[in-house]
Amino acid sequence: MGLTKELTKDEYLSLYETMVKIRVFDETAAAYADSGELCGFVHPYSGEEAIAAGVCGELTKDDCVCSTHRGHGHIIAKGGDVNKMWAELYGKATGYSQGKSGSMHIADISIGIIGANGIVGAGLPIANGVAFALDYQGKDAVCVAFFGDGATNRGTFHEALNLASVWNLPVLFVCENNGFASTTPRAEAMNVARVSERAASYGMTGVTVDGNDPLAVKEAVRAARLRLREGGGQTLLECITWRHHQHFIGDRSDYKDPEDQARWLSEEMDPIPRFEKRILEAGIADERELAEIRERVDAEIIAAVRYGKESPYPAPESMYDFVYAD
Ligand SMILES: Cc1ncc(C[n+]2csc(CCOP(=O)(O)OP(=O)(O)O)c2C)c(N)n1
Repeated sequence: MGLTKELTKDEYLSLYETMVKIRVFDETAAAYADSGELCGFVHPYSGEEAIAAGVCGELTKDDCVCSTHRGHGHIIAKGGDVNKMWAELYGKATGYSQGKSGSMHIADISIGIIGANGIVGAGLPIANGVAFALDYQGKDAVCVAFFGDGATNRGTFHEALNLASVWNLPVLFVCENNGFASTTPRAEAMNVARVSERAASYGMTGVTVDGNDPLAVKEAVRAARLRLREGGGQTLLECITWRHHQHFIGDRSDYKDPEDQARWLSEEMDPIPRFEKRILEAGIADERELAEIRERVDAEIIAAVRYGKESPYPAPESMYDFVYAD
C-alpha cells in the first residue's frame, strides 16, 4: 500500500516523537510509582506506543477518544498536556482533575479526550454515545474506543459493537491485544484465535494488524475511516502488541514466559527502536535528528515532573467541588 510513501518527513518524525514521549512519560511514572514517590495505581503503556501514535495520528481535533486504565499513551498522542498529567499523578490542584482522580480518570474534553476509565470495557458504550452526538451535530468526526483483549470478554463490548452496527454510528473500536488481562493469558479466556473474528457477529469488518508498527496501525485507521464514510460500516481493529511491565507497577510478573518477554523487548520487536531503524534505513532522518527529538522530549518530561511536584495540593475545602451539578 502507498501510505509509507505518502507520509512526509514531518509525519514520520511526529509519530516518532509521540512514541518517545509516551515511553519517557511512562518509564518515569513507572520508576516514580515503584519508588513510592507517586501513590495510586500506574498501569504503564510502554511497549504499546505504536497503537496510540498510529491511531491518534489519523485523528483531527473534532475526533474523540474513550480511553482505558492504561490511558497515558492515548492522552499524550491525542495532544494532552503532560504538565497537567503529571500534576494529576502527584494529586495536585493543577492536575487535569484538580488532583482528585489520579492516573485512571484523566479527561480533556477540549481536545476530544472523553476520559480514561478504571472499569474494564466501560469506554465502549460511552464511545457509542459520543459517536451518536457527533453524528447528530452533523460533524464529520469519529469516536475511537480503546480497550484491551480482556475487555472483549465483557458484555459491554458485545452490546456496544451490536448497537454501533445497528445504529450505524461513527465509531472505531481499537483492541490493544497485549496477550493478557492482568495475569490471565488470552487463550485461557477466549476460544477464538483473533479478537477481530468477533466482528463478524455484528456485521462489521474485523482487521488484525501488527500493533508494534505505527504505519500499519495508521493505515488501518485510515482505511476504517474511509469505510465508514463510504457506508461500509464500522471496524473492529485488533492491534497485536505486548506490555513491557507488569499489569500495574507493584503487581507480579511471573506468569510471563521470560523468553517471550525478552523477545518482545528486543530491538527487533520493541516499537521504538524498530521504527528508528526504519527511519534511518530509509534515509528519512539521521541519528542526530532523532537524538534531538529524544533530548527535547526528556526536557519536556523533566519539566512536567517538576511542575507536578512543585504544584500545591488541593485545598481541603474544595473536596466536594464538582461532585454534584449545580
Ligand atoms: C469490570 C472490571 N472488572 C475487573 C477489573 C479489574 N481489572 C483491571 S484491568 C484488568 C485487566 C484488563 O485487561 P485488558 O482489557 O486486556 O487490558 P490491559 O490491562 O491488557 O491493557 C482487570 C481484570 C476492572 N477494573 N473492571
